[in-house]
Amino acid sequence: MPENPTSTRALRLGVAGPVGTGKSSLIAALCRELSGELAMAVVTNDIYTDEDARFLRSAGVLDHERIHAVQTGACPHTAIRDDITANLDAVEDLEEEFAPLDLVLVESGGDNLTATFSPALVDAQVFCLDVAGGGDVARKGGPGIARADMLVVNKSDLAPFVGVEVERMVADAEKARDGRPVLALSRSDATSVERLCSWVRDILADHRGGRHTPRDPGPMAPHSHSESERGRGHGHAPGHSH
Ligand SMILES: Nc1nc2c(ncn2[C@@H]2O[C@H](COP(=O)(O)OP(=O)(O)OP(=O)(O)O)[C@@H](O)[C@H]2O)c(=O)[nH]1
Ligand SMILES: [Mg+2]
Repeated sequence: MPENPTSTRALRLGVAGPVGTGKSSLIAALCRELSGELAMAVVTNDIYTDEDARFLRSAGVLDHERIHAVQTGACPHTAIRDDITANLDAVEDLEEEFAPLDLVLVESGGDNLTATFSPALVDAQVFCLDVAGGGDVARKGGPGIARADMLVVNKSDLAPFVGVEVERMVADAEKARDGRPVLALSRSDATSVERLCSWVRDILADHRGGRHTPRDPGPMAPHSHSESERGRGHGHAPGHSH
């Protein structure tokens, strides 16, 4: 089998999903569990701040210098999909500075259901929903839900408090995903965190072995923005429809 040309560098793993679904917490959990066995670094994307990077640094799960913040200044999908330059620079800087790295995690800014990473930026991507967003979200579809390499249904510990049946939400998601994996996760459920770690180890092994091909979950549906949004500096090129 031909060797995948990207297999000698770190696996670049993106984490996207709506605002507040637990992306930073998921990344903190991965760093806590895997940084003993893998050489890791993290790139965070925030629109206006470096809040996520500061959260991860304060979690004490990785050396501070291994966490870079990209301040996108525009809606998240612009920086993870349309013009990936700032993110790619941050990833490559970390890979050079801390060579050889095994795994670079890239957190997207929180967005809606439509933002996915360009396969030119990450090799694989996790899309993160949470039970508090409602049990029906998994049925609503979109490129991340349908085709990300892994769909996480996060904060499963909260399900009883928000009237969501996790098994049902996972089954709905599986139906929408054509057999691609779905994982119910809670940072307070060690078994679920270990399942996520195993999945990352498997993808990393496939990446190294040239068996993993980065796939594009697909673009968001075309849409336009109102004049007032454009006036506020919503950063897209003219004629751009995402
Ligand atoms: N109960 C529970 N709360 C969680 C879990 N994971 C994260 N949270 C909480 O959910 C909130 C949002 O978590 P973050 O990790 O900051 O979410 P995020 O997706 O990175 O947020 P943005 O980057 O702002 O989009 C915080 O209050 C976390 O403490 C979980 O497994 N269970
Ligand atoms: Mg975050």
